[in-house]
Amino acid sequence: MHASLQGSLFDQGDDMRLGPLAGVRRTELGAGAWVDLLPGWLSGADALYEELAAGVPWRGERRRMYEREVDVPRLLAHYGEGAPLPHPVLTEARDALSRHYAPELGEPFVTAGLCFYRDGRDSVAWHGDRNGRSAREDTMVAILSVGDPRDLALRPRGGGPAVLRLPLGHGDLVVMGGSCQRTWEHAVPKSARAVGPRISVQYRTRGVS
Ligand SMILES: O=C(O)CCC(=O)C(=O)O
Repeated sequence: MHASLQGSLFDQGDDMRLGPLAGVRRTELGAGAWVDLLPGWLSGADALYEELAAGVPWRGERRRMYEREVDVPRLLAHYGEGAPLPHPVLTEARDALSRHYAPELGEPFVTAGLCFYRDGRDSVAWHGDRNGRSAREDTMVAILSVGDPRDLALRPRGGGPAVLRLPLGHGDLVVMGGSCQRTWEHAVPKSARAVGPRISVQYRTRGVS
């Protein structure tokens, strides 16, 4: 049932490889929040997309909205601490992120949440990852994106339009850090354009979701 990338849409060849994290560029958002961006961190990402789309046990969720139960508009999978990840490069990515951010973060990334946006109608609404320790403490959420580009929109907590839109493309890395989950909100808005599928892999620390 998974959506396939069409042909060599992203034309990256077969050599799947993570680049050095030394190239990340930080944007300070204010209020102690920041985002780090590294476009094209993973090269050769076509095969990863295909394997995750076909091999991950994706599940749809329902949630209550007003008086009705509605489908959550994206598919999800979660890998808790110690659970083997569905592709070795995802383990390599998690460990590289843990090493790179250790001096600032002081703890490793241990969980991975995967989201599958099948087309432009799939989305996630404004929110912060504020369940658990991130409600009170600074943390980092690192996201590896594969598939068609989608915007990660950011705004200060409390409403209003997006202040920043990061177009996350095939193999791109974004890390939201500092107070970002408490003081800012993020979303992947629906897109009216014809967009293809995207998979997002979010790494988090213990006790954060
Ligand atoms: O799709 C993304 O990259 C963001 C996902 C997200 O914000 C979440 O699942 O909390």
